[in-house]
Amino acid sequence: MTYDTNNIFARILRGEIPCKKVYEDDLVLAFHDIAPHAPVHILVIPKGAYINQADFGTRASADEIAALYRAVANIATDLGLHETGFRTIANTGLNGGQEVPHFHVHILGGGALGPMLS
Ligand code: DGP
Repeated sequence: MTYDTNNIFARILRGEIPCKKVYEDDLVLAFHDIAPHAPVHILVIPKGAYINQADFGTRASADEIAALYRAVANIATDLGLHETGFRTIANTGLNGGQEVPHFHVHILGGGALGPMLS
């Protein structure tokens, strides 16, 4: 499987499509999901071209991996989610329900989320 350079998140990274940014550094961008499934729904993405979590975990550098998961933790802290609790999800592939083929971690919070598998 090859990375689709025209997927929607690649286009957001190139500035071709706007997003509601919550965080950015050299390796990571985070923004609000366009169709939120919770009162707070953030997407955290690496700037590198990785298709999914398996691709990211296999090919990304230690710096890229650290930057992504530090960003997840810091964003959750900044939004006050650590106090109330939150959920992270990384859908992978067809059976995982992944729509956008650029690796991303969903942060969901801001209210009771219910059971995970329902
Ligand atoms: P997934 O199903 O895990 O691939 O999640 C993709 C998410 O991306 C989905 O929750 C909706 C969101 N999304 C799709 N297109 C856009 C967009 O153009 N902008 C933003 N901010 N989010 C988008």
